[in-house]
Amino acid sequence: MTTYARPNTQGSLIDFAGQYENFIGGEFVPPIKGKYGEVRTPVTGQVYTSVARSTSEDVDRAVDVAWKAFPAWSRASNAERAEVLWKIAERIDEHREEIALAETWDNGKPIRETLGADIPLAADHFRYFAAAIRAQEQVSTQIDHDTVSYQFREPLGVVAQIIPWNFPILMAAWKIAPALAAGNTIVMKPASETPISLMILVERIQDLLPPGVLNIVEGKGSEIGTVLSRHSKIRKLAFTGSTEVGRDIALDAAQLLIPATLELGGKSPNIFFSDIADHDDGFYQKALEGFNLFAFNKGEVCTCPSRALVQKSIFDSFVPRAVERLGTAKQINPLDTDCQVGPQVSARQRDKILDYIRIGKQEGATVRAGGGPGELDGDLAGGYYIQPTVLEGENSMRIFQEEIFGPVLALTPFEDYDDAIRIANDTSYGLGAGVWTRNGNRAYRAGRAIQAGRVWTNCYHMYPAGAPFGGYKESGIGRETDQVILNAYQQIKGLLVSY
Ligand code: TAP
Repeated sequence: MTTYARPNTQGSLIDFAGQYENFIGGEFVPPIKGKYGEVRTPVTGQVYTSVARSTSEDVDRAVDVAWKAFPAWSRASNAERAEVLWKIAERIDEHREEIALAETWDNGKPIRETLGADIPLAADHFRYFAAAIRAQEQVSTQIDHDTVSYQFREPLGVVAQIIPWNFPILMAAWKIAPALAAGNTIVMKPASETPISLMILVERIQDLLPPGVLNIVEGKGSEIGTVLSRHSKIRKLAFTGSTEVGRDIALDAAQLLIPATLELGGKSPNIFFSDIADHDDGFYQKALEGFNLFAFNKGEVCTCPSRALVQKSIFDSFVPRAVERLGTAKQINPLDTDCQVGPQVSARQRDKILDYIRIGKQEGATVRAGGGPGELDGDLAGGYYIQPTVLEGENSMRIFQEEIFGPVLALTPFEDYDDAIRIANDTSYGLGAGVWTRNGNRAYRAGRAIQAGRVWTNCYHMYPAGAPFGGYKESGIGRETDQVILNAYQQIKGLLVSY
């Protein structure tokens, strides 16, 4: 076990500045109107720095600078751009611990997750898209003996990217890597709950990027998010966040007649078929772990397996064992490598989750585990902790239908295969799903029948580059984390030449 020293204290890997600016044109610049907002760490609830609170003038400035950088960046060869991405990956690896610590302090996610997943996955995304752009083929077709049709893939221009607070670094990597690989320049707005960790990353990579290629504007969604998403000089919108804001972004894109990729909310089912209990072996133990993965990243995951569907015949044996195991999940200082469940990102988010727990109880759900705020001592008592909670009820309840975005599991039994698929698909969302079974045929059929963009079988929460990720239904439009996303950052120029 290692406990990382808290930032701004002796021996820490990181000493935060008192104030963070915007990153525009390759340098850190103060917001034009000089406004700043406080930033709190969810670990203790205390203010630890402040950040630019930008206005429309800052957005205009970033967009203009990004357009100035576009001609040179878009004309660089794929090999040259790939080299920059590759070096960014190396730099992230080099500063892995520092960036992980910043991410944990900014967001509250346990250091074991930031060190073991978020930061290495972010680096790998840059490597993957460096390789993908090198491998992308340009097409030419012979029309007749003397005529050839050439298809060129061209970047779109300046793209706007708006990201959420639940995976600040990884969401930035998912968006920056393909957009830059394809030759676009970027204006990105991080979430105002988690504005700092990306700035730490940018500090580390700024010398690798030509000025203006990547610009970060800090501020509130309601103040500058809308300015960015309605900006007449933007050529594409990429958004991850709530379905509600996603709808507005789609309308803005329609108004501007530009493409938008949207990665939105979810209410993912995690289905446990009875054959998992045929033997009490390693597979069964893995399924018990799989049940509890709703608490990963304190449930603040768009694909959180927030509905557990357990076959009736094993319900009374499987659920108590899984819940007992959940009781051993450590909710301690997230800077401790043993911590498994960190604090929620904000007091607002914590209160929203506690409200949902109350709603579940009022609707008649039975509390099988947790059900209240986390109990931590000292200055951690000021953090936004919630006990991992299991509520048993029916799929028609609000706790089964609405995205809670916390460590709260809605649990219900099912009769047979058809019943499981019916309940799984009885949602307006379609982002992720889990299927646990020893039967390959059943796994395949369920995987095809569930209306979700990603179905994990006998595993969950794997997000490798090279596997497409995105939503069905109200969970979004488009697929990221795979080379198919390059199409969303490119347009095709056809050149028909008669020789
Ligand atoms: P959103 O409001 O959707 O925020 C996501 C991003 O959009 C943030 O950068 C936000 O900025 C910005 N934004 C907000 N309103 C905007 C607008 N009108 N125009 C343009 N940009 C805007 O999500 P949230 O408030 O952070 O969380 C609300 C709920 O969304 C959560 O409880 C959860 O259910 C869901 N959520 C889903 C995901 C994923 S990955 N699907 C991720 C995060 C949240 P500010 O941070 O400054 O508001």
